[in-house]
Amino acid sequence: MSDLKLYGYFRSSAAFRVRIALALKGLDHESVYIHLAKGEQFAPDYAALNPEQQVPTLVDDGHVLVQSPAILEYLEETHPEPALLPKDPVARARVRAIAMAVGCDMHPLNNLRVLKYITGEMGLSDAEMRTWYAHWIARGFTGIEAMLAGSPETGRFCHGDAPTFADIYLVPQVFNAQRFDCPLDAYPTLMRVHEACMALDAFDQAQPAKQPDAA
Ligand SMILES: N[C@@H](CCC(=O)N[C@@H](CS)C(=O)NCC(=O)O)C(=O)O
Repeated sequence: MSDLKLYGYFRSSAAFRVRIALALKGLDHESVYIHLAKGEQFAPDYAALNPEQQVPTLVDDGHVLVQSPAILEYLEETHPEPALLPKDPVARARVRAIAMAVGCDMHPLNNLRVLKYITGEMGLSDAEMRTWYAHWIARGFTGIEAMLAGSPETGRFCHGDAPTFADIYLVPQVFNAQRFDCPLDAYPTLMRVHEACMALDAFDQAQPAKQPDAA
């Protein structure tokens, strides 16, 4: 029986990933809210826990875990059921590839600190920042749509008929895109999978608006 504490923020899509995984695996946890817009990630106590000054951080029985990909892999290893990665290595690689298309190629470009930097130090207007945001959403989702639409492995979810890491990365990124009014009509397969995910309690209850720190 572990004692899990998740440091997150309602709008953080990286924390959203971990909330979904915890819910899918039926793991209760305590939530601690780090208000990113107020700069609470820079507070010395929190920075001591997460030296990158970002969320999420998961503490399990005193073990401090950072980086959502590492946290998800940790949860998969420590709580293998229900599995969020397929057994077959080729299938696992496909699931991880879809997840990384979001986690490595899209999310880092549209992160809060990047948006603050381009509108601050770089002097971009709000409209220019939104153009930047929409560009990287379109670039990433075009590739993911092709990966999903072009594969017989795609089922109700990104891979087959049970949720995997791929869905856990995809859904928060769709929320991000919707928050910035990015057009999504060009991604029918991706949006069909998103809707299938949101029909599940684990995804629905983890969404930003349903978090107690969403003000
Ligand atoms: N690769 C990291 C990214 C974490 C990350 O970007 N967190 C954002 C929220 S989604 C954050 O805390 N940003 C704080 C900031 O930009 O100051 C992960 O997946 O955990």
